[in-house]
Amino acid sequence: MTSSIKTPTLTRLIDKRKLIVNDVQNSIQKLSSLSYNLSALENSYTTTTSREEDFDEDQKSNAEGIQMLVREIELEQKHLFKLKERFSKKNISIGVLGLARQGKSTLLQSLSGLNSKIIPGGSGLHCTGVKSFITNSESEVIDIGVKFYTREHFFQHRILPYFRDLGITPIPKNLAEFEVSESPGPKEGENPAAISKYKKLRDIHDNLSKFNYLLTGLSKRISIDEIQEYVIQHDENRNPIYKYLSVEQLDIICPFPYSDLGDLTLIDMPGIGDTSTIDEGAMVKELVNKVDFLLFIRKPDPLGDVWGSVDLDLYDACSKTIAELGIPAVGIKDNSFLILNHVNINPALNNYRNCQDMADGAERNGMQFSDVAIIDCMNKEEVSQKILGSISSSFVNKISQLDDSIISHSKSNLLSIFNRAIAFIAHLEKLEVPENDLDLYIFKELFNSLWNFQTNEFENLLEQKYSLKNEANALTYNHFLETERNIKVLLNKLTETDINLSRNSLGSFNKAYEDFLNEYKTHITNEFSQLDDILLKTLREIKGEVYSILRNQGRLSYIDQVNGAPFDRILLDEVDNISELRNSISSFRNFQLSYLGFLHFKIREHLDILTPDYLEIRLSRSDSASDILRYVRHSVEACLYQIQKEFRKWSQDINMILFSLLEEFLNQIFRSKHAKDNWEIFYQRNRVKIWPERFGVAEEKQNQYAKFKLYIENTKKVTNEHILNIHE
Ligand SMILES: Nc1nc2c(ncn2[C@@H]2O[C@H](COP(=O)(O)OP(=O)(O)OP(=O)(O)O)[C@@H](O)[C@H]2O)c(=O)[nH]1
Ligand SMILES: [Mg+2]
Repeated sequence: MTSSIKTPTLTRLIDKRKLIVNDVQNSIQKLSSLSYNLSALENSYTTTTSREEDFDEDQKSNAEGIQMLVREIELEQKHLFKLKERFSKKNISIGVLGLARQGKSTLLQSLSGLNSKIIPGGSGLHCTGVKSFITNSESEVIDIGVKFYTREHFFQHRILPYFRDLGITPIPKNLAEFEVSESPGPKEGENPAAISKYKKLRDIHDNLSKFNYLLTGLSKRISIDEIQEYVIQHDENRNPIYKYLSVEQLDIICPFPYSDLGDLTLIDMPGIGDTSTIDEGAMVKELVNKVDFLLFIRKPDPLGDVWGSVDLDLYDACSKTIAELGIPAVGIKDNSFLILNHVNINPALNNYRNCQDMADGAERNGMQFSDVAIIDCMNKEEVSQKILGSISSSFVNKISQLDDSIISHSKSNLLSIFNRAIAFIAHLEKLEVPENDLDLYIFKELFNSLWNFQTNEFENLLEQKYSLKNEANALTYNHFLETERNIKVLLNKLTETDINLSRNSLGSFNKAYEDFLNEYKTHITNEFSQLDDILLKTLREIKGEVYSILRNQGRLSYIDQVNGAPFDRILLDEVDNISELRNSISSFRNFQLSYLGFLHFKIREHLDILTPDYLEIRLSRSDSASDILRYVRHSVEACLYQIQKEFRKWSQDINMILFSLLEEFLNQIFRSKHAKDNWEIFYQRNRVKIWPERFGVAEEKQNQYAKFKLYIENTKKVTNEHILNIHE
């Protein structure tokens, strides 16, 4: 038979939680962003104002203020992560805690409608040995799954704590080592509690073979008939059973006898207060971490009972764990019920009065619960009325209220953090802008002095080129002299024998004569073809002189440090956005001279002297080899003489060209109308690179301040967005 439960359902609660999870996630994200920006701000603040060790009181408190806020944000984020965990659960879960034999399993039987075969209880010794998760489902089928420990997990959780707690050495490295070694016995004079633990450890050790084959870490489905052997600690004859030791948890999924109950999980726990069990504290902690609500069960002895230290210790352990959870606004008194188990076996064994006494005594003993109820846990009707009736009207409401108060607490925490961040930013914004060290007067002074220095050096260079402008350019004229010398050496080596030999091979003096002239002509043109290299060298020289002044007097040597490209290439990039400078430098840089363009056409006609069609001296029949030798020498010398005249003039032209090139360049780049303004702009822009010792530090400070302002703006953006969202 299923009864119906009205009012707010667990499903609605869970649906509401899904929305909360989104909010929580957003808040975590916003806090991350705020914390990042504040940290960046703090970092930037310390570098912007002055060196940290030189901070005054106000600066110190500003920096500390940001650090404190960041720490608070981290703490709040931790809370939010906890909340996220709480609100992400698919089920509402209620954990049942209490000392052994108090009726926990009995209550869960009544709640879930399952019988003692599935949720075993017993009238003898400690009964429930493992924690069971009993989850309501819509399916009619009862699904039971058991999850076993791995060997390592079992060793860590069920064996090692004994060694640590009792201070037993040596500690085995793993389960295998524990299995083969002898189980330690109590030392002389140990207290009874320790002796009980030693005994339990030995009991586990000696009976490992009964369950160690189950330590696989696997889960398996089991039938109802198998539950007992995996869950209980003793059989009906009080003989110990050991398989429960291998079980990490039991999962029972079944329909609870109430429709529309929703996703509820009840957790049955082994009884607390077993002196021989060692890891109860960890077990309680784990449970409290998992559940939304705790039910404490206590069955007062009808012959008289009081709250004992074990009760108080359990309450205290839960209370501490909840506090450690750090979920704001949640304390044990908000999410726990005390159920006093009313047993009425006969009038002599009716503990109702004792239940009342203990209900009254709870608060006196410092135990506060959100509600206290006296219920006969065995009585399904009563349980259903008082607890399940309450699940909707009280549990759900309580949990829902709790959720609301957690969220509103967290929201107000968030608001307070954001408001403090806003106040802080407003305070930081009022900070003085670091003094702008880029004093224009200083720059002007530096620039003007550089300008004078540089112009002076260029004037000197121009003067030097001017003084040479009527002289033959040494490099080019020397080349002619060298050519002349080479040709003359060749001429002197020429003999009548050479001429005779040539005549004999070519068939006539005429042919030999023409052949020799042709050979000299070729020599001369070959020599001159090297002139392009010399012209290149000449221009490179003068360009080099100009660049050297720009580097030294113009302080542009930083350009040489830029990625190894030539000075003039980088210089062009550097002045790229000052077009007048760029154009002038570019045409100076690209200016070229070529032999073919500037000289060849002038000396071409003089070479005709050595060309057969234009010969000055033609042979007569009587001419001998010695005549021909003379004619050749004469013609070549005449040709060289003519060329020399051209060369002298042309070499002068070269010097003139160099002078005009320089003069034009200087006119454009230093003397034109906007020249100085253009350079001033260039130097102003590049002042840090040009005068690093003067402007480097100030620039760095300015950059840091700009960053500081940026972080302030970013932080403001984050805080404003948050405040806007709240008001929407
Ligand atoms: N008559 C009566 N007996 C009860 C009631 N509650 C529990 N008992 C009996 O008390 C004994 C212990 O009950 P359990 O439900 O197994 O107790 P437990 O708290 O689960 O015990 P552990 O699992 O050992 O911690 C069983 O024999 C129950 O039948 C009750 O309300 N009325
Ligand atoms: Mg039990």
